[in-house]
Amino acid sequence: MTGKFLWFEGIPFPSVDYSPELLREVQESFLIKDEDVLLLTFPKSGTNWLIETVCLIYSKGDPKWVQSEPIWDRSPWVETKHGYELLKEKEGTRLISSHHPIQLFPKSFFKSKAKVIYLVRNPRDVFVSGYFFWKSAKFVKRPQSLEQYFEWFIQGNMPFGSWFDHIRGWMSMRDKENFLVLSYEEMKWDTRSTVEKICQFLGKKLEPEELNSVLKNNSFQVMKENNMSNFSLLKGQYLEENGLLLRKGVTGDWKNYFTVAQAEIFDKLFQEKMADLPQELFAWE
Ligand code: PPS
Repeated sequence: MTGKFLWFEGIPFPSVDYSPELLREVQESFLIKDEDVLLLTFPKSGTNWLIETVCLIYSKGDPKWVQSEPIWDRSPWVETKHGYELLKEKEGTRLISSHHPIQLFPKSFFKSKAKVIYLVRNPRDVFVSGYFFWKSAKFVKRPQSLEQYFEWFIQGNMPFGSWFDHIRGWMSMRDKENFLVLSYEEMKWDTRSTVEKICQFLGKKLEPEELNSVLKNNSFQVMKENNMSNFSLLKGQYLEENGLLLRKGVTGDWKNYFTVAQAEIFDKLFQEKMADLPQELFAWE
């Protein structure tokens, strides 16, 4: 297992389970169907929380599915070899996950009616979450210090490239009726309303007790104990023993790590890059 990136079209990708040939094939040939549900994020934005939530909505709050099948098989990553092979075989409604920037996404999507949920998170918390996760990962170039990772983040030299470009790219779709933008922060601060919003978008009706069960089983504590969702199955081959997907699960943790100088540099960059987007998209501390 090598600690390096695979570079494709100027973007660093994990070096395991990815290949240039596959990334090209996914973009050119993978067929997105109208009935597919796409769960899209920049890494460390709460992707697995969203996947768990949508799986629980589809199982009407019954935790059997999320407790018996690994999360990457329930909603496979289209850009990985494993996920791509699984998805080609799946029939009916497929849940599909992706961290891809818009320019590398399967072209067929842009002619489909597939529904997309795009989850955005305060990039400062994405930064902190990513630092601790990638440090323990065996399939990417690992950051050696917070300072180094700050430089990578600013330059976009990290898995899946620039956070700013990712958000800007996908936000161009935000007014389409098949595109729902959610934030990690709203999901954290009012999980019930966010789950209801997802249900409405997906056309799913839950009874009150089913909704309560979704909320119980997608909680941080329950997910952290669920070996099918907490990445413990990846320890050894892909993650160091101290590698954690569910680390803290809070908003605003960046305040414990940013220096005053880093916070100022970040604010300035954010203003420069995101000023022309509606600021209500970014409702965080
Ligand atoms: S990955 O590896 O890119 O797919 O990671 P991703 O799932 O996008 O993001 C991991 C962060 O999401 C947090 N998380 C949760 N927060 C609250 N509630 C629940 N149920 C939950 N599940 C995952 C997880 O803790 C990571 O954030 P940090 O800040 O590191 O704790």
